[in-house]
Amino acid sequence: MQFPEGVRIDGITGDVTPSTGRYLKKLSALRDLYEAPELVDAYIAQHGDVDAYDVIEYRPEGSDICFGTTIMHPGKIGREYFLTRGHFHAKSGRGETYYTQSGQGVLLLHSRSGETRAVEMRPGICAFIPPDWAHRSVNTGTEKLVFVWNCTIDAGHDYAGIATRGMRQLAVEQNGRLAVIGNPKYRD
Ligand code: M6P
Ligand code: ZN
Repeated sequence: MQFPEGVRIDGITGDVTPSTGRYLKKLSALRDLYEAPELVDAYIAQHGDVDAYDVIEYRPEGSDICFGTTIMHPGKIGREYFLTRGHFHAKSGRGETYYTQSGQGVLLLHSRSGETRAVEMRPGICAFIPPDWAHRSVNTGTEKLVFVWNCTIDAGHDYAGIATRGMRQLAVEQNGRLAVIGNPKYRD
């Protein structure tokens, strides 16, 4: 039998108490997602293989839903920023929400039929990610970007398409400010 529970989420650190699992992504694991992977090598040569983001989960046994936090460290690789891998959900018809707690960023999305959108990530904004839209979050600020995600357990992750084709959009710094542009390397 499942029992209700209040889970404490710290909006600054992203800590989830209690949690059921967590993982950490190092920058090196994201190397080939960047338009200039050699700049990741240069970053790592200078700063070491730093933490890019942590994901902490609350996934109760037998539940249909789960939630947790993602804590993204700040950093820049050339004109791009620290980012997540990006994925479609493995199961069609499964959406998600991202509720930003601290920091600032942008959520890049594209649909299976090729429409693109970008949603600002800042405290007070809860992004709605419809089913069948690929999503990648990007930390465009100088502080940690912390957000609470919420989805169904059976949604799953499909990384293959984004890993091989890329996202349709890039978040880049242009003339000192954020610009969301078409990805010149996107493989249709
Ligand atoms: C959010 C959720 C997680 C996801 C994480 C990192 O926290 O959508 O399910 O794992 O972002 O994104 P990705 O898996 O694309 O690296
Ligand atoms: Zn997702």
